[in-house]
Amino acid sequence: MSEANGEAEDLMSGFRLVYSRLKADLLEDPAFSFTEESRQWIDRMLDYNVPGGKLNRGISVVNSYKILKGGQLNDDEFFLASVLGWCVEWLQAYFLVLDDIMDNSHTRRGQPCWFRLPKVGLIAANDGILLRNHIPRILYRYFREKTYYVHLLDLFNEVEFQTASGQMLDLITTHKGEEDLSKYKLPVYNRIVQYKTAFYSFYLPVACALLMAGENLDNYIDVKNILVDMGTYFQVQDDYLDCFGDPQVIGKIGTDIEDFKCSWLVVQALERANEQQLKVLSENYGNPDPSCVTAIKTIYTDLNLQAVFSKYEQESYEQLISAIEGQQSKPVQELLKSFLHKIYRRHK
Ligand code: DMA
Ligand code: MG
Ligand code: MG
Ligand code: MG
Repeated sequence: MSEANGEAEDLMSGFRLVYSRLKADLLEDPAFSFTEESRQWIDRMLDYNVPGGKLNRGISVVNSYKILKGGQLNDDEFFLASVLGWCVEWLQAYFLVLDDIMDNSHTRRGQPCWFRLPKVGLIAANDGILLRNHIPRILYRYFREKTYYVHLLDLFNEVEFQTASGQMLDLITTHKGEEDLSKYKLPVYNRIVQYKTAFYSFYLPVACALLMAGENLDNYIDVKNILVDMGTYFQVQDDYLDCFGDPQVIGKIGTDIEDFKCSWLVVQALERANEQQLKVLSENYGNPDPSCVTAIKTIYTDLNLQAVFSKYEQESYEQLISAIEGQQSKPVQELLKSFLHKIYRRHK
């Protein structure tokens, strides 16, 4: 194993240990005199929903902070950056638990969606609320004395608001009986994905690291814009993989076609389709019948959307790199590039 890999693995195992500590804190919270049964519910709910993903968002708080500090972190700095990383993962878990109910999804991270478990069902809605409420409890415990505490709270509140607004935009385009493909154009698409994905997945982790490093977020508007563009690229990949990815690899079965989602693929297809293909799209998109889904996928392939995506991926990468290289600060450049290289041409 190379040294860099070894270092990354140490970082990951240190990061995971922090999860156990945070879970133990929450389970022992004296504000609740939990019964054994309720304690077990939370324990299982957290293990099922919080730590099972790629942890890219969480770990990138630690990586970003390390780059901004320009050296190794001491134990305390590592711990605190990891706590913030886990808060981002908690936020993600909260949104995913609810997103899977609303998207009528089946699997997530290689296992049934939480609400699909017979013992869980719509209790998952309340579990989502609990996950969300764990965040301010964690922040209070570890950050209340910090000068940037109030900025952290504001940041999490603002990003949560943006994400929920993005989810609303995503969901109201799919109203049953009012399906209207003519609304599905690139500006609408970009707005949805900036709000539902880019702020929480890309801006939030870096903003956490900047606050820890004593920076004022108002001075990082350009960095924010680059991260939002990176987040848009990331969601285009998510939409592509929903249809063309391997469920075994991405850990989830796509539902965008069935759900009439404003996916990047359908937006591209609508721009390129001839009259006959438009007819097939409007007659089949959003219908869960497997033959309708196949008809849509056939159009995507006939329009060669795989190649359109490849080209988009290449161009986005080049644009992002040149925007990053326009940044004055070398550590900021390094941080943004390390983020981009984690997602460029990802398969999961
Ligand atoms: C994800 O959108 C956005 C949030 C806030 C969870 P999505 O439904 O495309 O995500 P996924 O493909 O993971 O269900
Ligand atoms: Mg979803
Ligand atoms: Mg969704
Ligand atoms: Mg998706």
